[in-house]
Amino acid sequence: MSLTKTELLELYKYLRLTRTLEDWIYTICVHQDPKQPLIIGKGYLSTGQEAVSVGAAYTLEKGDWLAQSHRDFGALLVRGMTVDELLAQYFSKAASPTKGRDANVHLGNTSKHVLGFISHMGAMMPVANGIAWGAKCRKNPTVVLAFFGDGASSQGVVHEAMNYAAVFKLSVVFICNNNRWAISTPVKEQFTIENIADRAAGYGMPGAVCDGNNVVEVFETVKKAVDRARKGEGPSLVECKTMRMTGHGTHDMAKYVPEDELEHWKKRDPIQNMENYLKEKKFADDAYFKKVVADMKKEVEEATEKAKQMPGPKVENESRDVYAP
Ligand SMILES: Cc1ncc(C[n+]2csc(CCOP(=O)(O)OP(=O)(O)O)c2C)c(N)n1
Ligand SMILES: [Mg+2]
Repeated sequence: MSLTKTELLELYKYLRLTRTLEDWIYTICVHQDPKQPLIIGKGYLSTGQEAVSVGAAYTLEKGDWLAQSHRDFGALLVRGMTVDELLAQYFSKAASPTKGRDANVHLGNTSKHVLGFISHMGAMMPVANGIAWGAKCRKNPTVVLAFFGDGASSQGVVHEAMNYAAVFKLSVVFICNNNRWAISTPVKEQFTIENIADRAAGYGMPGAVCDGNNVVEVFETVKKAVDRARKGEGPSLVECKTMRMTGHGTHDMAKYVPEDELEHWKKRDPIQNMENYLKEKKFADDAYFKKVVADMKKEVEEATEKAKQMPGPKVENESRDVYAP
């Protein structure tokens, strides 16, 4: 086990911060006055699957890059994006990463090596390849994490990107968050194989499956792939088995998801798992967890007040930054 006590506690804090922030975004979206919305558009949450993006992103080093998907706020926080920035983005403020021009999870921050998110699911993956190609040409040991979902796994571009990365030995680790649903389409209508990771053999790269609700297991599985990529040995595919515990977005009550499936996964909550693990190791107790929750709530409340006071985008700037930041 390569993680120290300090690192394990830090992972726990990232899980908690992601959950606290997203629970708050959910509350605003569902309860706000639709005539005077604080959040324009919907919320897209990673509730119940935070360990995938937190555990995977925790493997990265400073110069590495992240090609996130729409449920990866945990990864953005690990990469150093702040609650202030993420709430300013959700509130469409001029000081947000997209300067108030785009909504919710459609953001990036190149100074923190987070690519601007392309909403078309697997479309991030060739961009991740491009970053890795650039790094290879400059002989940089940069690694790129490219996230995609079980639904995105059916897109042609996903297969093309993985094949291309394997052929040219690019330093990309493809992370599939298999949360069993793509909007209302269950995985059984998406593919007939047991594991998406089994497809890795067809591209000629290693494939691994891990418990996406166990942040330590996600970290360790992805770390092996990242180390391999950094040595110049090429890409890997890691599939993290998890469950989408909310609707697709805050507008979706997900009535199509069977209750027993949710019940099954509720017992495997990644934060609960981590608390149990930290208690077993005697690294933390309930009082510690309570304090972390209180600290996170305070951080989110303070960021909310700050973001509320920020000005929105100015109409005269609307045509700026259309092609370049
Ligand atoms: C090309 C394209 N088709 C459809 C959509 C609409 N859409 C956004 S997310 C999504 C489902 C994605 O499912 P999955 O890949 O499993 O990710 P999850 O939402 O479960 O994290 C769809 C169909 C889109 N953004 N782009
Ligand atoms: Mg999915």
